[in-house]
Amino acid sequence: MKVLIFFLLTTSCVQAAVKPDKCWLDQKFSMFIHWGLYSELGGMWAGKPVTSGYSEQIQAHGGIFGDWYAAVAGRFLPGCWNADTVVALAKKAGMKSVVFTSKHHDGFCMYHSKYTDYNIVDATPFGRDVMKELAEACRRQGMRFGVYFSLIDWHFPQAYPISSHNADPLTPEHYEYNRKQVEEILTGYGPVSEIWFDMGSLTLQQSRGLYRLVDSLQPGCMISGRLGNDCSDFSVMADNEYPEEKIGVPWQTAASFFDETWGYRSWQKRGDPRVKTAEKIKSLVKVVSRGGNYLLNIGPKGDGSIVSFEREVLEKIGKWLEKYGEGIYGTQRNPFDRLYPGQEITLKGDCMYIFTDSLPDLQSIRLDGLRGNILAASYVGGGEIRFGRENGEWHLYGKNDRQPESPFTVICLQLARGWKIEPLLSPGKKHNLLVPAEAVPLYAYSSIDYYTGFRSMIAYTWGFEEAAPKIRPVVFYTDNEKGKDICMRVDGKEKRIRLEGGRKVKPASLLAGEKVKPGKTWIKNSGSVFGSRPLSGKKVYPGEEGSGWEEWTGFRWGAIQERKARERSSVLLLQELEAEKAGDWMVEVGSGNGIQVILNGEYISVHTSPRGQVYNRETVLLPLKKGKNQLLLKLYNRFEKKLCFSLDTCENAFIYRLEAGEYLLKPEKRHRCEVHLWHPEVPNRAMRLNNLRIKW
Ligand code: FHN
Repeated sequence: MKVLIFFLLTTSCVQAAVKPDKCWLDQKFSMFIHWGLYSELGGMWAGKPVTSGYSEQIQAHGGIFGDWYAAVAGRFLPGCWNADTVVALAKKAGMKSVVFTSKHHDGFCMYHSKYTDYNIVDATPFGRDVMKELAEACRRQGMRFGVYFSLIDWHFPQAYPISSHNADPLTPEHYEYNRKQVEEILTGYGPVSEIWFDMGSLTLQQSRGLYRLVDSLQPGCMISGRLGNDCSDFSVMADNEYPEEKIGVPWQTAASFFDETWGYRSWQKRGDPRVKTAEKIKSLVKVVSRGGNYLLNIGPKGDGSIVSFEREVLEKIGKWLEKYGEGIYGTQRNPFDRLYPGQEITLKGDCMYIFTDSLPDLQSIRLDGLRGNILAASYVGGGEIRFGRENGEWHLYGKNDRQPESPFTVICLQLARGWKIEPLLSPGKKHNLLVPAEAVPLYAYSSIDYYTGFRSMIAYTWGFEEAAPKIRPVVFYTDNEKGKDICMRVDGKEKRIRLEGGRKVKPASLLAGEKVKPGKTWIKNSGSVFGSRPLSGKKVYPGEEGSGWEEWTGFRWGAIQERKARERSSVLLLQELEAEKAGDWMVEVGSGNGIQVILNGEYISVHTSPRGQVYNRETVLLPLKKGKNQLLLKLYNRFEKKLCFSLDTCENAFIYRLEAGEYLLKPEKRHRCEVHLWHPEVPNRAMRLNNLRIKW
């Protein structure tokens, strides 16, 4: 693993990066290309459209015999393929790199592999190494070149057979085959900006082995999170997924033109290119304003030509970027702690760009927490915009005679040096006490494999008000956090604190067992994906007909429950709790391969467990409110034959109390405190500091 580097953004949020390749981070917009034998079929088999699944996976979804599918190579003659044209289009669209499918799940190599003749040079009448042509065209045109590489292979004889989910393990022979192919790609095609491993479910050793191989051959090559086991340089969201939260590691959203397919589909209904252009610009801005890279896919036809709809949309995006690209390229993510719907923000030095879809209908945009002066405000593309302060907050005022621009009106604010964003004060915040539930979390994306990934919390930030010139915080923690090294930064001054020792205490906020009455327990089977779409925020109505919840009268506190479970399945457990007063209640939760703990719709803890752990217990502090509470547990089984879990009270609960020393505060009303792990070995892994409390 590479050395972990922390660096501060303007907001002083922590951003962890394994390999902070500046060029990669600066790309913002890239082209994904899904092109292979499947493109020749264009989503059709035996004269009929194959309507289920992605069209690049037509072999699986169309139930096509391996030899029949392989025979398509005999007629694969992409006479319209021109690598320079493709790269020129990417350039015109404003993209900074191209990522090409060297091999997709069908196992057909779109480059000249010496380890199989199932490749475009040896198996087709075309006989040209199109990947080499593309790599060279990229170099000629100053475009970065990356490769997609499928970790599963439906053609390799010693691999697992085609499955419904594509997250199969790799046999030793298959792993070795992949290693050799990755090696030939990274030694034969010049500099590769990123390698986009996809699917499969590798052991930790296999993921590490491939990571090290890439790193030794091309240290500058960024490695995608889909390699699994958190061995990666950048996180990848689920397909076409756009995070709403702040992400603190390098990350990417891969998007297709249509959610239904990545590979060419001749019968796709494409609609109005202007509508699609607006949709994709919105996505691009959303990704960039959260600090990510937007990888937009094209699916060329079997003859190598680009679908005219896709070309038109990309050219339109390029036109838009010619005008508004100053708010995209060279920018940093939104510096505010809070995100507002309909408004995206980027930052370049002292210039703040606001992409809004709501002016001029709205009266004003409030820039909550912006401190300092605005020197000028204008529409990108021309025109001044009025601004002023109301009750200490900056506002921008829309002009009613101005036509809104599609899909965004873009505004540039010139800020006076020394501006800053005041940390957000949580509405429920109690004086002198910082608790995780009231923090602004910073996220990464932790992933064992495609189905076993989740939004992992990697830092907390709190805003607090304090008139004293200094504070002496104490940190409360439980056995769960014991032994961890944390970095606690207050007003920019950071200290390393080892969560070890301290006094064992029972703070007044800790609820005694008899103050909490467990109510009914409910159970329900849940999905096969662990957590790419978070569960929190959802109201649960277990009693409702059709909700799928069953009351579990036989549930026993403290007993280990064992349920037969399929791989990739989960169970939701809902426990009603009635608290006599508000406070922290300590429970012990046992789980298998992954768990989400949600209290009253808010995340308390989410994590997976290292492979091989069938059952493990952890202490969880539940900040109960007075009266009725809902504790929801999502218990996930990825690899085992059964799911083991438990829920127990902690009769002799106590907490450790540790002095954190003195922190001088800046002479300001509002202050910022940040906590994260001290140089974590794996930046994407959840820090699991959910029981932490800081008080002074
Ligand atoms: O199964 C593949 C799919 O065909 C496509 O390549 C996408 C691109 O992100 N990746 C997998 C599903 O997520």
